[in-house]
Amino acid sequence: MISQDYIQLEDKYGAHNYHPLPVVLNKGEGAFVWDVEGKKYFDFLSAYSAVNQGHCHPKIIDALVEQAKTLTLTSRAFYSDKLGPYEKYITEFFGYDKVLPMNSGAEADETAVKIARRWGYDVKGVAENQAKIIVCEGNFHGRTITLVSMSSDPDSYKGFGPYTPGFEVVPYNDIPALEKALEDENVVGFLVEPIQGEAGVYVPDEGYLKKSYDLCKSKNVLFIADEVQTGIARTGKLLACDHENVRPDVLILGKALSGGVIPISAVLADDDIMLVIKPGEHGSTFGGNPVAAKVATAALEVVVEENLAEKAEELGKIFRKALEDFNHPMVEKIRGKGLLNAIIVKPANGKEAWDVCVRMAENGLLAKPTHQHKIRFAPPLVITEEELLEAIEIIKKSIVEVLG
Ligand code: IF1
Repeated sequence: MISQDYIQLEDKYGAHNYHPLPVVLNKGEGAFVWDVEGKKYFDFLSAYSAVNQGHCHPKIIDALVEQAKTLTLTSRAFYSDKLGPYEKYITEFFGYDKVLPMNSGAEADETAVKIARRWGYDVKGVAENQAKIIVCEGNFHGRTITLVSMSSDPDSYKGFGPYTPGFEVVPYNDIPALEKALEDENVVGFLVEPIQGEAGVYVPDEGYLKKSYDLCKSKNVLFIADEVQTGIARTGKLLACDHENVRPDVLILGKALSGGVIPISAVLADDDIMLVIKPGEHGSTFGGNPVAAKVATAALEVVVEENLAEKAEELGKIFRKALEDFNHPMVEKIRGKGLLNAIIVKPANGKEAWDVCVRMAENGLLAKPTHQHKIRFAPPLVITEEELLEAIEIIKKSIVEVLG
């Protein structure tokens, strides 16, 4: 079978909830993936930042295989000899009292919402069913009904009502708007992405996170950071909140917590917050399974052993400088932090971001347009400087070929 055959299969038998680039992959290693015809590509999407440690990282795969041969799932009805050590490791790693393990990012976001609401009732003293959580315009937290209920993007929410109440949307990067919304005493949490990924790598003004955090503290409101995409070294620090020395009350992680191997997510918080959830009130069949425990531990060890945060910081500067120096009239803006970057392209010759991505794929680099005019660039953090420079040449060349 050739690529076209696999594309047809997906089209015929799979739901049409995606519009992929016409590339069929069957192998990955480090910063590279290969298609079924054997063509090699730079992966500049990294599965939306899940593969920060690189494709099929040997250490993470070893942890997966070894544990998979021994014990894969106990459910949380019993203890396992892998969960406790993992919980100790990850809580010490990020500096929190407790972790609540889940699988997908959306589940972790849902978990954080439940924790915040319960904390609001049990600790803050909000009247039953009155808890309110502030979220930001342009957010992306996942695909569940409750999470799309917070969304301001019609593609996410339209036609999926009725919606979950209890959320107020404020403009992102707008301190006065947040301050006003916080006047309501029923507010229990502020849920925010330190950089908005889906919105096209929208980096807020410096100081926004710190000021928001301080405002939340002054109103006895939980500062909840969705670091599903920005966390685990992607932006040049272990967490994007570290850039402003903000320690979220509730920290949400996913994606690269497994190095892109299996779905692993987590919510971290201190005892006064996490212990509002009692036995039987929340959980998941697969959350915290022995394979996940070993894989996540290995994935975090790789981040430290290979200095991935420092690498992302250094290489990110090189990337943004190279594209700024390129100074192409159709590249309106370059923004990002660490190795989470995006460009905004002006359409030309009847061509737009999608066409640039198609050409980049032909030239050996995979990236995905977001919101029509933006292209996100987020290679695995294990990419070398030499490889990055080679990739930058492909990007520049493709832009010139398509947009003139
Ligand atoms: C898809 C976007 C990225 C996330 C944040 C939670 C989740 C995500 C900050 C949910 C997921 C994904 C999912 C992916 C596309 C993608 C995405 F463009 F839609 F916004 F990365 F930028 N919080 N982001 O970014 O995590 O439940 O998916 O594990 O195909 O929907 P999940």
